Amino acid sequence: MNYVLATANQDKVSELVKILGDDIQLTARPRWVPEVIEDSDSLVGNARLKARALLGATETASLADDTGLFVDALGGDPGVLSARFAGEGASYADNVAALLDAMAGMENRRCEFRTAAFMACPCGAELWVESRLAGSIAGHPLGTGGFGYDPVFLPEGGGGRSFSEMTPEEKNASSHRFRAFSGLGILLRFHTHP
Ligand code: ITT
Repeated sequence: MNYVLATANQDKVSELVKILGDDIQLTARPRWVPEVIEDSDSLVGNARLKARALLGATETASLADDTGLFVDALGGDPGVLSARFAGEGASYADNVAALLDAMAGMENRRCEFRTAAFMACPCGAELWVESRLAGSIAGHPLGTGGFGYDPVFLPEGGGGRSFSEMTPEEKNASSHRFRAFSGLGILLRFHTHP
């Protein structure tokens, strides 16, 4: 089975190769395929937009994902807008700083990462899985690894460490993306696409 991935980020491609296994071949998004405007109000909606656009451009079965950090005390923010919580073009550090500011003095730090993983096939089939990983927001950044909100995300069962304090293997074996794509991998093995 061969799929094209909506991301051109080589680190994400390698991570997904490990999660999905050797019998599912993945190709990174060709550079000539333009990025999609992710303007849906749901993760599944955005993942669907990316997968359908890629399928239209390449006529190959396409995989896409979308992730958000949902914080209880902020009414679910930053949610689908996680990549630009501190504004358009914000860096990871800007977003982390904006999150810590928004949560200053708050006792309830509960949150979850959610990831939608989506497959669109030329035969018309669409398969998707949405997964969650519960955790809490640290009072300040901890550790140097990972990306995005990793320095302030303390996964449940992680012994109080942030994702940035874990090895990539440790994070990837328990992450929201791992859960979503291992679920999607099961569905892909049942789908016999042309
Ligand atoms: P692509 O569509 O090109 O994959 P994106 O920036 O939209 O890139 P995601 O949907 O995966 O990527 O994630 C949205 C934001 O959520 C991202 O910019 C990060 O700030 C954050 N994020 C996603 N996965 C994360 C992770 O594993 N650890 C920490 N933060 C993460």
